[in-house]
Amino acid sequence: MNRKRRLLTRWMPVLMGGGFRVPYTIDFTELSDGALPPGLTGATWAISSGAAINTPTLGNELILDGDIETAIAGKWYDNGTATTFEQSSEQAHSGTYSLKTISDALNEGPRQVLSVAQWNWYSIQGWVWLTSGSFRLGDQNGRIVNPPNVDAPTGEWGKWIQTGWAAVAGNIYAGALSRTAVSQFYIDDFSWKQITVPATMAASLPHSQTSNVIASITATIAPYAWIGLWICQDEAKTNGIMALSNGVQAALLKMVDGTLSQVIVPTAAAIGAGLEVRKSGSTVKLFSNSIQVGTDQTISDTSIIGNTIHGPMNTHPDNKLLTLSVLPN
Ligand SMILES: [Ca+2]
Ligand SMILES: [Ca+2]
Repeated sequence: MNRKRRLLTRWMPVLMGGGFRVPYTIDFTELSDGALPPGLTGATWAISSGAAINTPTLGNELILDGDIETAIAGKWYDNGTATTFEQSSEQAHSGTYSLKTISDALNEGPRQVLSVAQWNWYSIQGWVWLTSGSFRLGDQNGRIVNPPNVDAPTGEWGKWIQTGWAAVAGNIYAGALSRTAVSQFYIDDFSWKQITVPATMAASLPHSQTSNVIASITATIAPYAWIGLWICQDEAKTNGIMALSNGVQAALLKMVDGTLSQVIVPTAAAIGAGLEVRKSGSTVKLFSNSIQVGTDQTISDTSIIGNTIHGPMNTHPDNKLLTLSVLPN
């Protein structure tokens, strides 16, 4: 039996009216390139090289002159008193220029001030060339979940990506700052765009027959971009529970009538063997690498607990979703 026939016979018993019936497991590593399998819908999703990839539609660019190809005055500001802070052609990730910093104290380097709204999600990307010393990325005032300090290799362009949500509204400082007093680094192609939660989701159709499920994923994550799954969602994608990992942290969120809140705040947790959420009645448990994250949670919102749509979510195309499983609990 050829590969395609084998997959079809595995799936047909669980397909109900064009969708999946619990229990089901999808192994994306066995699927051919192309659209998601029948039963999963997501316009920005595709199978590519043995993984389910989502390239979410993003909002407008919020960074001014992220590619540093025009004069930086009035756009990029030195967070301190760097000895060199200038547009430079010594290195360029794109075009001719990058922004060069030589610091003589901590926390010097380029930044832009952006205003973020509570619960808005953002997709952030940039490139840094470290010549000497060390740097850290941004100073987000805790408003976007902060990644650990990045120890980039020296003498080459290092890519930084991050997705996250603003737990509180206010100003954030997007940029790169010295973490060793005397450091030299260049930044280029910085980007900061809003992302909406529905843009991250794929849906299983039709609805599974139960709201009480053990749902799990395995994934290869590009730190620090969130991937995970949502359960007990409604058709409008305005109510549901989200279990998320960014490779180094796990979190549990819920959305009630379009309003997000954190049920388990981002907590250090390696994804290891996978991410799992278990719901039974109003009790919800989060596991990462088979270890429970936080304590048992009670989610009793009537707009959530009986919903029977479950599916994956992925905030960045560098993340690879390998398997998705939904079992009755
Ligand atoms: Ca200085
Ligand atoms: Ca450039």
